[in-house]
Order: sequence, then structure tokens, then C-alpha cells
Amino acid sequence: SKKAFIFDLDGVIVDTAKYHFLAWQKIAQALNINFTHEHNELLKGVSRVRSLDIILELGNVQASQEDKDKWLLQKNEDYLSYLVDMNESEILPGISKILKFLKEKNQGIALGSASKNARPILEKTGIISYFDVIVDGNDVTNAKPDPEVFLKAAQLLHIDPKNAIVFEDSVAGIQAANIAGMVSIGIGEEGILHEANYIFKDSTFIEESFIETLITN
Ligand code: B16
Ligand code: MG
Repeated sequence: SKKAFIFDLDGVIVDTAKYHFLAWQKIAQALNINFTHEHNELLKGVSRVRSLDIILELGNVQASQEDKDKWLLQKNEDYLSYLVDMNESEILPGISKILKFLKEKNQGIALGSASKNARPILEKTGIISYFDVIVDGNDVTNAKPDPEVFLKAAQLLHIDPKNAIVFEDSVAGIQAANIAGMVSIGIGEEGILHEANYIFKDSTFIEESFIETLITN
């Protein structure tokens, strides 16, 4: 039967977390806030606005809305500068093969991301045509772990949430998929993503026979 396969972007399809980190680090440095790779884990799957608040909380910094808006703009301009040269080589291992397989099997394919820069990233990496539906940070009001982004994607595909499968690298995203009543597949560390129905260290470990069972069950 036809299922909805919903993919997170950052951390599942591409490794843009490293660019988010570089851009946030510049903002943090300017404010004398210590911002490490461990801190960056807290920002995965989290919206841009909420990410800035988390960084300011780390440094105990109070700021006006005007200043925050300025830093949000600076962060995004800097982040976009890292994406200029992005191409298909930045697609994470295993993903292209899965997308091709799902297309051959006539399955619904959606993006469910918190990012407002999702479309240009899918265009630059040359995989946008695989996606029947794109739901990103421009389309939702409630951030993960709220299930809004995934429910919207399934709805646009006209597929019941219980027939949807979500690929996620963040804890908040796995929780969102579980709350939505979808099958959750964690891509990353077992210790971090233990709430997921299935966990794979990276997408190269996802076999076609496994996807086949997701389609038929
Ligand atoms: P932007 P995802 C999320 O994307 C990232 O994980 C998160 O680190 C980022 O802050 C958020 O997108 C917003 O991104 O600034 O481009 O709107 O993992 O949900 O695909
Ligand atoms: Mg992610």
C-alpha cells in the first residue's frame, strides 16, 4: 500500500548542523558567550528564534527585541554564505538510494523540517524533484516536539498518520513523530535517540528489505 515517508532535513538529508554551528558561534563570540559543539546539540531540530534564546540563556544575556532581530538576520546571512557552493556531494550517505527506491515503489515522499531555508538546500543538492510535499519552517507555527510539521506533511499526501514513517536525527523530532502516531526512525546514536521505534547509526544501514517491510506492514 502507499505510505508517507517523511524526511527531516538537517542531520538526515544533509549535514548542515556544522554550518549552523559556525554561524551561531560568530554571534556567541561577539557577545562573549562560550558556545561549544555540545551546546550545538541543543539546537538540533529547534527553530532559529528559539536557538538564539537558548544561546542567550547560556550566557545569561538579556537583549531587546531589536538586538535579537539584528542577530537573527546576521546569523542567517552568515549561514547562507556557507550554502552558496553546496551541491549533491553534501547529501548524506545512503539517502539518494533510499529516495530512488521509494520513488520506484510509488511511495509518498515528504520533507518535514524546522528550517526556513529548506527549499534552496533541496534545489542545490539536486533532489527537490523527489519530494511530493515540502513542509518547512515557513509553514508551521508549532516547533517539534509538536507534531504539526509531520501531521501537515501526511495530510498533504492524503495519507493517514498511522501509515507515515518519519526519519529524524533529533530527540524533539522523534518525540514529534511518536506523538503524531507515526513510525519513528532515528538516525544517529542509540543512547540519544532511544525513544525511536527503530535506530540506525546512519542511513547506509537502512536496507531495502527493511523499507519493503515498512511499505507492506
Ligand atoms: P533555519 P531540521 C532545523 O532543521 C535545524 O536542525 C536547526 O538546527 C535549525 O535551527 C532549524 O532547522 C532552523 O533553520 O535557520 O534554516 O530556518 O533538522 O528540522 O531539518
Ligand atoms: Mg534534524
